Amino acid sequence: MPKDQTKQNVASASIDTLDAVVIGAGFGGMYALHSLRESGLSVKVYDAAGGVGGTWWWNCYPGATVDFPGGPFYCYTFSEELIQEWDWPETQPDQPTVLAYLNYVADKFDLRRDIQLETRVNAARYDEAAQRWTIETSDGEKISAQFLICALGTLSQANTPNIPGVESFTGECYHTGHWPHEKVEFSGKRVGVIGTGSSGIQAIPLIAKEAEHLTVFQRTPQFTIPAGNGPLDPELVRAAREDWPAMRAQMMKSPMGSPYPVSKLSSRDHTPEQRQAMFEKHWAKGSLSMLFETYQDILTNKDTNLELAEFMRGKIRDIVDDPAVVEKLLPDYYLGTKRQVLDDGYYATFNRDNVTLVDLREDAIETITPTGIRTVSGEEHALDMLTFATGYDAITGAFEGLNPRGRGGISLKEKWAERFSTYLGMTIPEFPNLFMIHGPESPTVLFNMPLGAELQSDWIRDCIHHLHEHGQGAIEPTVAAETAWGQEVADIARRTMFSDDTDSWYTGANIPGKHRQFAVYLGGPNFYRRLADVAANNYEGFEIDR
Ligand code: NA7
Repeated sequence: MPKDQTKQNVASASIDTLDAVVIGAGFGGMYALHSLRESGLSVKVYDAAGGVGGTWWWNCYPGATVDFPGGPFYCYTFSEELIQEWDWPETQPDQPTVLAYLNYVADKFDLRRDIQLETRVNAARYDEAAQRWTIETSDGEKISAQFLICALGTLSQANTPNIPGVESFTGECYHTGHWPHEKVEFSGKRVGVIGTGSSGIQAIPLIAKEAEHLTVFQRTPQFTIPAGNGPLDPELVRAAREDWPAMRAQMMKSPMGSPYPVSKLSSRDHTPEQRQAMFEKHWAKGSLSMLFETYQDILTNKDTNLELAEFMRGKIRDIVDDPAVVEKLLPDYYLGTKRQVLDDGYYATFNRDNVTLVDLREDAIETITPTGIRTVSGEEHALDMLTFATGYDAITGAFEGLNPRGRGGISLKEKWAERFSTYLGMTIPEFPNLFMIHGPESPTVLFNMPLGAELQSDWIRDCIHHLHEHGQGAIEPTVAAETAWGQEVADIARRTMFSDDTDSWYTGANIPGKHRQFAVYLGGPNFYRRLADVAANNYEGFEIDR
């Protein structure tokens, strides 16, 4: 469990002289603190949670597991010592392991003395004359800092749908993104889970094993691939430790920031029989190898994608016994264009006698009642516990939740009322000296997030030192740079099937009323080359000291 960081043991450096305030103590914020502090800057981190870890602190629901294709290389890469010291037990580390790792990192690099937990930042306002941000916390404290670094998390603004009657439910009620840190007992209870994204699919098999009865309320059936979790190959660990700089360099070149090879084969290089054999091999291997180690055109060639989707539907038919349940479980979107889910026994869970699947596309929820859920057909599902696995206002939600105010008092919600827009996914015109880590229009959730956070934090650190060395007080992107960046992000996305063909949280389609806009820069490592070029070209696209 995380060590509680109380407000009292935060070092009381003068708050008016801070170089930077970081909001968020997850992977991104913790590394930003380390990187900036080591370079001599004064920094303080604020986080509403009761422990370090960000998303990994909040998401302690049963089954929460890393779903990155590079498995155990979803970790900090900056410290060779850390790589030598920390032993990942499995290829897909679970949430308690990742949280233990982040606590270990917090101790090893003495981060806690500059992290204030249980403290929400309620407001952030830019003072143009002073060229500084003023941050107000839930304690009523006001802090002044030259730079505001938002490491708010991409999946931190939980989405609880506004279903009629939700507040009347008298049983236990949880959201996977705000799961209690005490053990939740399922045994002897009738449990309902709404949502079959990654969180629902990870939790459902485990809840089914304990609960008296589990009812799964599914809106969109999902493709999920066996996680293929297992012990780490000692040879892989030895190779990583023997030449970590080489492996890190390889990760930085790879489309997803993973050290594993990516297929260069086109589906056209193989006959249909060879393709089926390839899919079988990767189904058996598990993990995201199905997307990255089969054919490089899975996400760009609709025919290849449909062939793989049909292969996957065949697996569902093989696993699930009841043909009526099979029909409800068959997905019909382009595979991989929603966040690809990995599971451990998900489809087989529907063969259990104590599990019911409700297809909300056939029979939608009419209301939540004090004792359960009633669907439009009039069927009553009696429940003792209700779990929302209904996801997040992803990628932009936490930034709009913070709603900082920039030059002239403009709020981010006003600025992004029609569309969100950024330069490099890290900065916003009219919001000088504000940096985002994993902001919209950066590679964010489609690149190794710890590695991406390191590279972005180091760029921010160097930018701050550049300003200081030149006696400059503020940096802000131009509108022209912002427009061109938005165009580049959209152009790359259009070459794939991500943006137009599927409703997903990558496009904002999961949140009623949110405008549709694809939020991820899909150029992978090219993003980090672009960042380096911008800095080398004297911060091209920015106005300095405006
Ligand atoms: P996701 O992937 O957004 O999944 C949320 C699920 O909840 C999904 O099945 C949604 O159906 C469903 N949902 C959302 N709103 C409703 C309503 N109103 N009624 C019924 N069902 C609803 O979130 P997760 O937490 O599972 O995963 C997020 C990431 O966290 C994941 O990728 C990992 O990286 C960790 P829909 O598909 O929108 O029809």
